[in-house]
Order: sequence, then structure tokens, then C-alpha cells
Amino acid sequence: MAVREIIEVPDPRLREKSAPVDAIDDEVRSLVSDMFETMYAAPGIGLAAIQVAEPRRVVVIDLQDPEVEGGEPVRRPRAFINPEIVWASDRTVPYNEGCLSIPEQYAEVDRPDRVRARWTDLEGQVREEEMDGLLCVCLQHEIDHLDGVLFTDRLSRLKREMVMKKLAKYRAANKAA
Ligand code: GNR
Ligand code: NI
Repeated sequence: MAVREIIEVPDPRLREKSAPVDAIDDEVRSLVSDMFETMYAAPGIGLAAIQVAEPRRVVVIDLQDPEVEGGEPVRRPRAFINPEIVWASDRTVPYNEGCLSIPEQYAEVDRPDRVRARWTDLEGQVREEEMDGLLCVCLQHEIDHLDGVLFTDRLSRLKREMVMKKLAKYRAANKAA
């Protein structure tokens, strides 16, 4: 197990389309395990493999409040191999999204409020589930990463430029001396 480095914009690898996983072998299990460790360390509620520079269709999610105070956080880790949206509602809902590859920047993104997703679990079993709420938002955000799409792509040009300007400011202010 290891915490891996999370790549950030404008790294061109974040624009790659990730390749499907064809067998859940030790390499995939080890990638998933490193992804959980990296996500918990960040901390974040989701991570796509491309964020640790692995262009494979692998996502991990744990919706626990990453900043829970006092006591041990209850961990509910979920791994999604080759996840896809098989149905999405017409109704959309805004959610204030962030991304570990666009550090400390947040903006409201509209997405379908309900989806039916299909994926393979770590045992190789194909699963299908209808979801809403934060899981629905997060899985759509992660599947976007697998297709080289960032949440800023879903903003108006004005809002996207505001986020990128604030990111530049944040980085300048936090540059190592
Ligand atoms: O940690 C994360 N929080 C988050 C909040 C709202 C919507 C999506 C997310 S995912 C993000 C981690 C990340 O960048 N995953 O790709
Ligand atoms: Ni992200």
C-alpha cells in the first residue's frame, strides 16, 4: 500500500481517455488499494485512477465526511471497475463540486439528480444500482475523469475562467519558499 502523487491541472494526462480493465488481477487490486490510501490521505470522497496517472477505468469512492472530528471515521470504501451510466434522469441538480486535481477550487455543477450505474466489483461481479444524492454526483464526476473531462468543463466560460484565475492565485500564495 502506498499514497501516490495526485496529478493536477494543467497536466495533459488528465485529458486522456482511460482504458477498460479486462481482468481483476493483483495489479488492479494493488492499484485500488493505493487509490484508497491516496484518497483518505488527501482527504477526498472519490478518486479516479487517472488522478494517480494510471489511465485505467477504475474509481474508488467513500462518502464519509473526510473531516470527521473525534474518534475513528467509519469507512465505507467502494470500488468501481469499468463504471458506466446506463440511465440518467432529465432533472438536474446543482452541487458545489471540488476536485483534488484542481486544488481548493469549488463551483456549482449541474448534473442529472438520479442515475442508474453499472460496474464490475472487485470480485468480478457485474453490479447495477440506481443512485441519487452525493454518490450520484461523485460517481458522475469520477466517470468524467475516465473520459478526460473535468468539472470545470461543465461550467460557463466566465465561471471556468474565474476558477482558473483563483487557482493561479491560490498556487502563487502557497508556493514553497
Ligand atoms: O473529494 C472530492 N469531493 C467532491 C465534492 C463534490 C463533488 C465531487 C467531489 S470528488 C472530489 C475528489 C476528486 O477529485 N475526485 O475525482
Ligand atoms: Ni476530481
